Amino acid sequence: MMRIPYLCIVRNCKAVQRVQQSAFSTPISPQWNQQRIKLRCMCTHLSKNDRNYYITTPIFYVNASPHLGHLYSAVIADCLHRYKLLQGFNSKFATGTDEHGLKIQQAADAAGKDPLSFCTEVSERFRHLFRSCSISHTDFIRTTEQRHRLAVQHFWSVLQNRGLIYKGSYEGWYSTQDESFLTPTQVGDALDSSGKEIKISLESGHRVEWMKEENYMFRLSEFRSQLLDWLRGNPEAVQPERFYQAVLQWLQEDLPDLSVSRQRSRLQWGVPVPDDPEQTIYVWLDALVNYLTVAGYPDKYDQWWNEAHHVVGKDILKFHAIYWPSFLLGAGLPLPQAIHVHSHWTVGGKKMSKSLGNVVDPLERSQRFTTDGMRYFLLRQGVPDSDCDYNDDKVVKLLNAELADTLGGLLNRCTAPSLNPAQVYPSFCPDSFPSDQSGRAVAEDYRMLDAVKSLPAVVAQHYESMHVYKALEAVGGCVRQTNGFVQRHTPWKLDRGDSKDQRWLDTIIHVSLECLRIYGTLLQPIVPETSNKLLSRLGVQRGERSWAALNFLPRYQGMDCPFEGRALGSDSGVLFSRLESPNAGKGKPIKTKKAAKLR
Ligand code: ME8
Repeated sequence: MMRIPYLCIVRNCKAVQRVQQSAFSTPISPQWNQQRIKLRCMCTHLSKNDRNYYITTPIFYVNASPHLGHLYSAVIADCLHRYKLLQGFNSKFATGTDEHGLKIQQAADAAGKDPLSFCTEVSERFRHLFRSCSISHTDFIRTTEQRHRLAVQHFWSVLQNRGLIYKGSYEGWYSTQDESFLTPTQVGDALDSSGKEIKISLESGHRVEWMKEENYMFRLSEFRSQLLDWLRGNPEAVQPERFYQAVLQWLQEDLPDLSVSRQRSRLQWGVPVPDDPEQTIYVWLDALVNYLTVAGYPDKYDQWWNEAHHVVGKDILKFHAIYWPSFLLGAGLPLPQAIHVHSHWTVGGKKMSKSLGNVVDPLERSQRFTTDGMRYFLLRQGVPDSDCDYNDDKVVKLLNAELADTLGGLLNRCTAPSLNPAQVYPSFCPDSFPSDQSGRAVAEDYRMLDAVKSLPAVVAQHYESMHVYKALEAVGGCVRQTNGFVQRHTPWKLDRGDSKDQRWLDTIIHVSLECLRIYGTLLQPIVPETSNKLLSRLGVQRGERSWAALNFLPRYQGMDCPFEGRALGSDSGVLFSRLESPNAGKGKPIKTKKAAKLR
């Protein structure tokens, strides 16, 4: 049931890239070429299913408008989806809205709307946000859809037929905000705003209530050892490590059977239990099945389901790493390939909340700082292992430094008509970069070539493990090295009347454009619009932007370069306009003097 071939493939691909990187600074040997071909074959001889990839975000509650955290999960998954597409995978990317349950029923009541109209309205806000932020999901599921209702009822019947659901009586604590049952040790005392003593969930801080009712129970307690076997046999099943350990720790504690329905009299807004209209299916069981619904369950689903990867926030880890695998084991279905967990965004060091008035509106920010700007910031600053604090000033400083000045400045320099009057991808002169390092290039330049050559493998490894910030750190380091290369050789001081100087000038620009081509290609999953602008300016066609096209500086390896002599793209506009500090005045992105000058 637990399959590992995909991980083996990834490792093999990494092996190819490792071989490539170590061999770059020395002439290519026939043995290296042979090994490269052999390893490539291992990568391409994959069965059709092994080229499928399925990534999901949580489906979001529609009791309130989307906030920054929701966009963050969507951007992480979108980045992975785009990366897999670049690698030639068939990738399915699902997101959507979680529309059933007591919380939604109460929110609709409070808004004076019927639940479905209320859900439709808020669900549309999520869709709109994702559309505005270049989230390229291939499916957007709403749990109120008929296809989902059928999947949930089918899934329930399978569990019931396998003897895993029984009628019982549940008595215990329940948090409506979290739609979660809690054991006494998970509950603590607190005071509400009027000073009244209340009980709260120690984990989320949300209020809990005592609940006693007849409902259906799932035999969760039977799955502890199977869950432990799964986790121990698949140390990458829950990532990062910190969260993997947390799940193992939970499994040391009591794992009571789980209530999986509510009495219809209390909860009408949900999927009825098959053959028992007096009971409504527990919203978490309903919600988790969305991942199967999108895969095509109960009909043909295995081609996607066997490749499932979930991106989730740390708040819902238990539901995904304990309940969900137990339900799947109970239904006789394969478990997800990996659960990628990320931490939370805070504001001013505090959890975002309406009452504190510190909720960050992602739509407004993406309009203010641009879509690519917000995507870049979230992925560059977001660290899966620990919480990050959001601050507008930080956004402006980071984007100005890394996208506008360093990357934009490099492109601007290398394509400026003063240095490149013919506006072409100039020629590379091998004599300037001889492999015995006796030409005009210095040792630092060769180190830069090595770094850029190995960059795709480094970035791929970080994308795979969803440490996107590390990928961006690596790209940023190389961009700085390339800027240093240009700065070191001051091409603007070379004598164009001298043919040797002209060849060296062309080589400097050729190498720099090759670096930029690699950066633009690797950054596509993060900043799709900016990458498109960059690659178009370099004259790189759509079909030349895949991972397979990342063949850095082929002329140095004695191969032809398809770009040499090609006309640059005509859009010479600023790559990323500098933003004004929020303190200096609010509003749209502002082109400052420096940005105007770069043009
Ligand atoms: O839990 N920082 O929905 P939800 C980062 N419907 N990410 C955050 C965040 C923050 N401050 N706040 C929320 C639900 N998120 C269920 C999920 S899935 C079958 C059902 C993100 O609207 C993060 O991914 O409360 C978190 O897990 C999710 O939004 C919770 O969204």
